[in-house]
Amino acid sequence: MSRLVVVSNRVAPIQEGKQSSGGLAVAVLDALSEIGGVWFGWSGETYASGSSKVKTETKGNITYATMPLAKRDYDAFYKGYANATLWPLFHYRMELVDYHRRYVVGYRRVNEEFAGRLAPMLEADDLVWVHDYHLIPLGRDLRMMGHRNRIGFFLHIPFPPPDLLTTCSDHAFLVQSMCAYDLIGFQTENDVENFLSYIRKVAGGTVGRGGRFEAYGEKSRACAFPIGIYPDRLAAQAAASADARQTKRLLRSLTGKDLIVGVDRLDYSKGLDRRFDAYETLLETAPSLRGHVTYMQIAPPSRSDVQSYREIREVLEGKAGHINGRFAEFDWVPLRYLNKSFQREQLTGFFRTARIGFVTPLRDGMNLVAKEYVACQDPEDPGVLVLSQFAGAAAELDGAVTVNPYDTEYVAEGLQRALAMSIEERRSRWASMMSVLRANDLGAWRRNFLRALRSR
Ligand code: GDG
Repeated sequence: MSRLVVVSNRVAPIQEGKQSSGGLAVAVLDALSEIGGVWFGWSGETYASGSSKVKTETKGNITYATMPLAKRDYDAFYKGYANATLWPLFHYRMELVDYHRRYVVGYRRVNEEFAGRLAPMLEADDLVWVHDYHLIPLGRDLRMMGHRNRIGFFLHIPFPPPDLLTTCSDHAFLVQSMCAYDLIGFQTENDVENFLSYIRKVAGGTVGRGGRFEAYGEKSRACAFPIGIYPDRLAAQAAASADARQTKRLLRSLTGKDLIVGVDRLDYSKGLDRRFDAYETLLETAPSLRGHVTYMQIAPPSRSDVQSYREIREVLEGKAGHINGRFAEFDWVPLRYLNKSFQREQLTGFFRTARIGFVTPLRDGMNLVAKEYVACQDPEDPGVLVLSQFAGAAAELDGAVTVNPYDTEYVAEGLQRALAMSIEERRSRWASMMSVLRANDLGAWRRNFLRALRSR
């Protein structure tokens, strides 16, 4: 069988005997250890001057190949084009897009450099799988260097409709680059439709059956592969965590109050500001809940060197202070806002303790937290997932209480419904979601993608 070569912006650190936390890392490691191959990407380090070298390290049948980025590339490619231009653009947030020519120049330069460094490691029959918005042009760069391998691309974040995408001057370059891949994977059918709509309306291409299309002189295929989790592994971890010291401490601190939990990277796409507003509306409109419910929001800081991330952090600190200032009592703090990360085992125990999983992104590729919350529930006494209709996960999780995160009163009503839900309804909603999670777990995601790439 041919080797698998995975390319992603970050390569998960090699931790002996430890499972990496993120979904991508787990899936990639599973696939690589089954098939054998190379994982190539940025080392997470930067250098101020001079040149860089690819560092390789082989463990078992996996070779990890990483390279540092020049400081100016980190600024233009990572902080700039990837996280200040493409991230807001692809999350439908035009007003937050920060666009500079030097960013796109840096983005192209880094992708070419990655392709150039990867090229000598490639064997003719390697299957190449490129991940996410940082590396859109990489496949095309490899093609230009003469590589004829099967190359697939998976976009972890949403793909916007053409009217939004075309607000970025580089839209044709981005889509043309995507067309150089043999297979383009998206999280949802909605993303596939947005992409194919661009192919038809803007690129003047033709679209056939099963996502096959022709555009810019290329033939390719666009399909949805919703990313999953391993629900039973997580359920076992959550059951074990129920007795852990930290879970018990949390439970004791609640003194019988219902817990609402949110866990999100501190990112404006996650809708935390409106989520705080919705919680305030709940306390305002349902005074009987005051003193009987506690909302704990875990929000580890991310991308703190990008301006829009610093701004959302300030906004949230203000809102958290306001809510607690307005409603707290001497024996009750309505909102616990935690700006730090926790161990995965602790999170699973927190999820299991919470009566409500509160997941209301304004736009999200998938949202694994929604799936993890469901998997961590006690089947006999499961909590309720309150989920934004704009998370990719909403297309699968039919047992969630679905809400529109832009409508704070509607979200507050969703919380009330979830808090009042009968045990029978909670069990039946949970069972239906759990069977979806089992049927399309993380293993199925990568197998389906790689099968489609091989058979194209
Ligand atoms: C991107 C897309 C898509 C969070 N806080 C802690 C922690 N986490 C873990 C969660 C979850 C992961 O990080 C976050 O995944 P999400 O899917 O929720 O969101 P993004 O980071 O934005 O991921 C997203 C995903 O890629 C996969 O394709 O679903 O739409 O935006 O696993 O549990 N983990 C630990 N401590 C924390 O404090 N250990």
